[in-house]
Amino acid sequence: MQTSRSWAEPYKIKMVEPLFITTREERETYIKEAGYNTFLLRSRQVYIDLLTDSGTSAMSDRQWAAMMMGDEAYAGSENFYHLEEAIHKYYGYKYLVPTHQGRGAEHILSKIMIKDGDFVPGNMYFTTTRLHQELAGGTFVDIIIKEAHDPESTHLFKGDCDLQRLEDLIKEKGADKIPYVSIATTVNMAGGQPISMANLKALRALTAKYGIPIVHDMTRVAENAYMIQQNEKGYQDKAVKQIVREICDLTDAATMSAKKDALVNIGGFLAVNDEEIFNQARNMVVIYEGLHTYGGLAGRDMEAMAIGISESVSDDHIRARVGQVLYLGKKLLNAGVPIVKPIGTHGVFIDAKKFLPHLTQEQFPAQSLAAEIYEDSGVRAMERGIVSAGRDKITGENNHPELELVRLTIPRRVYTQAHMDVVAESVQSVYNERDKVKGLKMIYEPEYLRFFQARFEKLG
Ligand code: P61
Repeated sequence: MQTSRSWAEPYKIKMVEPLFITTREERETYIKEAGYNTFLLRSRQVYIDLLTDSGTSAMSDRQWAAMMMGDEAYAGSENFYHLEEAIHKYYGYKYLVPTHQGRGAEHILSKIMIKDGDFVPGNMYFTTTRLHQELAGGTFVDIIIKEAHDPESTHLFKGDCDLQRLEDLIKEKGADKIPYVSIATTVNMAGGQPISMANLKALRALTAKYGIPIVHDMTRVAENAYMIQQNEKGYQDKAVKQIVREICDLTDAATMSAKKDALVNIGGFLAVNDEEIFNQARNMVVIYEGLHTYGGLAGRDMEAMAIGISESVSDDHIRARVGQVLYLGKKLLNAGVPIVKPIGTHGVFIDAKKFLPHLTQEQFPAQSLAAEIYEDSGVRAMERGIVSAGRDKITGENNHPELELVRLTIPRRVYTQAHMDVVAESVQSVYNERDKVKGLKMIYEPEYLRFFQARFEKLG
């Protein structure tokens, strides 16, 4: 008798969007014109788009129906109150300030909380988060456990913080120089790796001792909660919804890019428990985003987000979402392709250093590999290595991250298992010819978040 069953998507398809097939010759021209930067391709030049899971989700029929219920009043839109209810119900934070996306919330919070000369510890950097911390006068300090920097380590919770390192930092700099500790669920740059509840609880106890608040980057909190349910003792029988709430309850404020977990194409928010910070944020949002009841969003966007939040914490949804990522990851592992282990929740991260050992990090292996995969099949991936890591804010030298990765990011509810098969076949065929992959030279570099617009030429 069969005792287990495969997961399958808990939805069926009602509307389709055609994909564009190109020839290898065309793709070689397109990527050259794009300066070997996948961010600079036009989406019509792409077949399967695994650049990002940000704003690329398929909305449900309930969300599309909700778009028709947009209350586009300048002030006091009904949809704002629905969003506020959803945030109270599923996340528990007291006060809401909507923003156009995650970085809008990071901007406002960093400006309010960080003073010149402060240090902001976090479980690995994220590009926009760190930049806003730096622009506000702070210095980011990485306190993630060392296993997170090792693609081969199979630690189940690579998003955990090294609490000894944090306590040493607090003692060295003084608690008054640390405005908050920044915690991401899951950790994007580490390969979509979760933080454990045990570590978060211990972090809570430690920071409480010094009166330091915790700010939660909750962009992929439901995915993190699912990994806790699957892998942490004591959580097997809890619903993802309950675990999400428990995570939020251990933190003081949150920034959210709703374009990921919350299943919308645009949107974000800042949520806080402290009334004074809320008042400041509500005042600042009118300068940079929009009135405090829309923050740069249309009423319909807030309504779709409220529903997306409720759908995102469903066990069936998240099992299929992460299941699809695992499916692709296992295929690549079986083919011997070096990827970050354990397989992350929002994408499969190829270890470009191991994939292309003949290239130095200064020859941009991950950037080269992303371009090569595109040339092979029209699959678009993203560099997450030396280009993304940018330059040291003081010395101006290139940062050299341990992790030199290509991210195959899976949009939510968009592609099928057959698409995943095509992606795996393409990566495998590039792997078989890996010796022929050439490095790149950077020929244009913008000042901020250079990876978005930098241009390259092929070496040799
Ligand atoms: C992504 F190449 N992520 O993963 P916003 N926190 C976290 C994120 O993942 C995140 C934001 C805050 C993107 C989009 C993106 O270097 C890049 O709504 C954990 O995008 O403003 C966004 O949220 C910011 C891609 C952002 C990048 C920055 O694809």
